[in-house]
Amino acid sequence: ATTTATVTLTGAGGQIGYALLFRIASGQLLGPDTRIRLNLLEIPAGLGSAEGAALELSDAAFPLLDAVSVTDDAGTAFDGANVALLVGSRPRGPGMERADLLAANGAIFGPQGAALNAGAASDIRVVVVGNPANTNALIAAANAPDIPRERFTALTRLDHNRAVGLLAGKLAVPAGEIDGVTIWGNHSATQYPDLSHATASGKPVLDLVDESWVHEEYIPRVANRGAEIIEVRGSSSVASAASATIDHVHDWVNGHRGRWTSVALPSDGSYGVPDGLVSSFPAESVDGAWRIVDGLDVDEFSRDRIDRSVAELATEREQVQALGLL
Ligand code: NAX
Repeated sequence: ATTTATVTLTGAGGQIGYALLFRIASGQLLGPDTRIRLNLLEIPAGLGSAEGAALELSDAAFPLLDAVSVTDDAGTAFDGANVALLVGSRPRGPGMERADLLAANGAIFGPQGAALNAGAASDIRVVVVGNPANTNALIAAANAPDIPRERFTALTRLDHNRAVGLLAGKLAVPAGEIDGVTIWGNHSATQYPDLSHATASGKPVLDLVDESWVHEEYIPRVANRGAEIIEVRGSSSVASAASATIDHVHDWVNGHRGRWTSVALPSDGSYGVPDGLVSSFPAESVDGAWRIVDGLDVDEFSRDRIDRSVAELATEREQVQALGLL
């Protein structure tokens, strides 16, 4: 092991946090040559759970894990952070209006963005998992003016992996044979899982499946997979969300085998997505930075679906602007 990285995890006492910690500490986040210092951030009510997880990390005796600290102070947690996994957020409660939800999360992601701005390492990479993830990332970035905005991303890798997994199942091929799938837009039911450029073992997927299956079964199933998991399992996605978070950061730092994946990142205006909106795009990791895959043909159906999801993101941005959170 040659380098050491500080990884800050918020919501470390929650379910996804518990599933993430052991994979981070085992080396799956940053690879076998990077030693890890973990900073766990929780609200007071979650500190006991995070402290318990820290005891279990000690009991796992991971060779790469140098230190674990637990705190409810964002300034302490983000000090020197190279990677920040923002998982803790305020979920929507019964009867909660969308404006209340956005305001509650603004009160979390605004100060966390400011704390990152004040103390994170110069190579900081941020991924927001806590919902509404895209707009929470927008708020954090807006409160971190000294950090390049492209270091703020939101997780749509779970949606991407769901799209790959369901397609592989339909075609009865290993998931590794699938390439060229894209999730566009918001991490919400408006997202657009796009198979126009997808291949299975090098063959165009649209030659292998019916368009009616894609439009009527596949797209809605991917977009509503979170609800399906809740219905079947009785609880939201946890280990798959943690696995996607590991994939996202691992690929960002280490690159990923010449394939593209899906990442929500601040738009540079590509594909007609308004500048600055944190929207999901097809992206490749090149030299440690995400690069949007450009030059793809966008047909009429895709254009309409992308525009609808991006319109939802634009509305969320207007709402947080009206609340004074940007
Ligand atoms: P849990 O409720 O189990 O855990 C959340 C934890 O965050 C709690 O321990 C809570 O105390 C903590 N927390 C709340 N506010 C905090 C703050 N200001 N600072 C630090 N910690 C704070 O939820 P879990 O199942 O772990 O899910 C976490 C988040 O991921 C939720 O917002 C959920 O909606 C979101 N998801 C996002 C997904 C994605 O693909 N982007 C998929 C999975 C998941 O639904």
